[in-house]
Amino acid sequence: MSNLVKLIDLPPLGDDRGSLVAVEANKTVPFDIKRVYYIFGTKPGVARGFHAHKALKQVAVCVTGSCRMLLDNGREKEELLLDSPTKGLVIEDLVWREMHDFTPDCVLLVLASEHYDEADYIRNYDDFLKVVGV
Ligand code: T46
Repeated sequence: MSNLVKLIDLPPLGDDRGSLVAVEANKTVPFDIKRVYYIFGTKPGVARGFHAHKALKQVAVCVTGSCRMLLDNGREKEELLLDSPTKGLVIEDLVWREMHDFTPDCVLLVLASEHYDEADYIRNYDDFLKVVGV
């Protein structure tokens, strides 16, 4: 696995009623969680993302369904299928991300290290390559 793909195990705390996953800031997830959002109801054939963040770090968990995540640091690219509620993908700052192939039932939960700030987004790929020095 490359340096780009960092997965965190989110062990299910199950019993005979079903499963529960607990996520704690600075323990399970390597930062303070300042924001939580989730993406659902993505229309068939629609891809999302297509940006990087200057400082934001995130962990993404596909709590149901699946989507394909592409990560790109300007030098290498990695793709992986996010399809498990017990795996969290760490998305570091200065990583271009694209999300493709959402299943109709996909709910992508994202834990973020910062509040929402449009100024933190790099939405142009050529600008991104300049920022990372490629
Ligand atoms: C990311 C990937 C994985 C807000 O107002 N507050 C928020 O916290 C977020 C995340 C978005 N928005 C607004 C901005 C847009 O008007 O919601 C709308 C959709 O956001 P965006 O087009 O950025 O969504 P995605 O799916 O392309 O990207 C999102 C996150 O923005 C981004 O940080 O890493 O998911």
